[in-house]
Amino acid sequence: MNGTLVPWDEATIHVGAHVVHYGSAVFEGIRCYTTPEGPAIFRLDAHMERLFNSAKVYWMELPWSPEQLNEAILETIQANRLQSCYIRPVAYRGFGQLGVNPLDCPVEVAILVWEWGKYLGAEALEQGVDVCVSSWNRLAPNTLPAMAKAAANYMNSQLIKVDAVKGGFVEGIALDSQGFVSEGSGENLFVVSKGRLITPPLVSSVLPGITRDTVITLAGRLGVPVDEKAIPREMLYLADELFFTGTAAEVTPIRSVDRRTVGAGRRGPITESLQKAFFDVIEGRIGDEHGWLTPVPATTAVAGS
Ligand code: PPE
Repeated sequence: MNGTLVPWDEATIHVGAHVVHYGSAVFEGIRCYTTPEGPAIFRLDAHMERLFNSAKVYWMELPWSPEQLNEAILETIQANRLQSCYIRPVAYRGFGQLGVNPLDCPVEVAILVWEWGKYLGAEALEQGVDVCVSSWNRLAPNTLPAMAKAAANYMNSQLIKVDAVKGGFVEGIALDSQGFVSEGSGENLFVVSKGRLITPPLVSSVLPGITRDTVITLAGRLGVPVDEKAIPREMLYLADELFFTGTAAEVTPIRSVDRRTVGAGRRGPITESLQKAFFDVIEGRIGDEHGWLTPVPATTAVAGS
């Protein structure tokens, strides 16, 4: 936290911090997986680039470089002796003064690491999940920028998620302000139709997901064509297969939408082959041809711990 390792219980901020009142934070969600060569972080550079992009949108100047934050992430994992974990770097406006203008509030940075299991339930990766289309839309263009992974965006995500859960669904899919399919509360979405993958374009108010990008790359390797284009709601019901992607959700099949069965009502063959390719890469079972894995060096002594 702000350059030093601190015990979990002492990682606190002042209640007057700007972020508490105005949601002024940008963050990342990254995973570290166990591989045959030891723990490795998946696509660290891409996540760090997105963190700095999010900060740029909000005039937040981070007091550390991407390289320094990468080092800090490695050190935090080592200090916690974790083999696999979720990593949450967050840059937020601390206490300076209250009032909307953030510019006089310091930008602070913390990195949390913890073990995080399956995001949408243990069975989800194999069985698929039951979801609904939310009555809430995703962020309209020129309101809250969807390309920035900002804390405030997740107030919208919370509305989507809670409505879904209270309605007996695992997750909600939001439409964009035009009524086209956007994304889940914390996941991007892919439709499989007639052997092709279709995913909403960035203009449909989606986060430029790193798992989304990974799946597009892996689909290319498997010879599955990918289109980024607007998706009408009913295509969700008529799809052969449907799945979510995200760091937390990984590649999770969707078996029903609004109580209509999707395809055969279970994980489909294209989803399964992409899922396998994904886990083979992230768990280091096949060559890392894109340089996506950052090994976490084993260490016995950690500076500052
Ligand atoms: N859309 C949203 C809105 C989103 O929050 C995420 C990640 C994605 C798409 C997928 O992006 P990527 O992880 O780069 O593939 N959501 C993160 C936070 C979830 C949470 O509950 O917190 C995540 O998956 O880590």
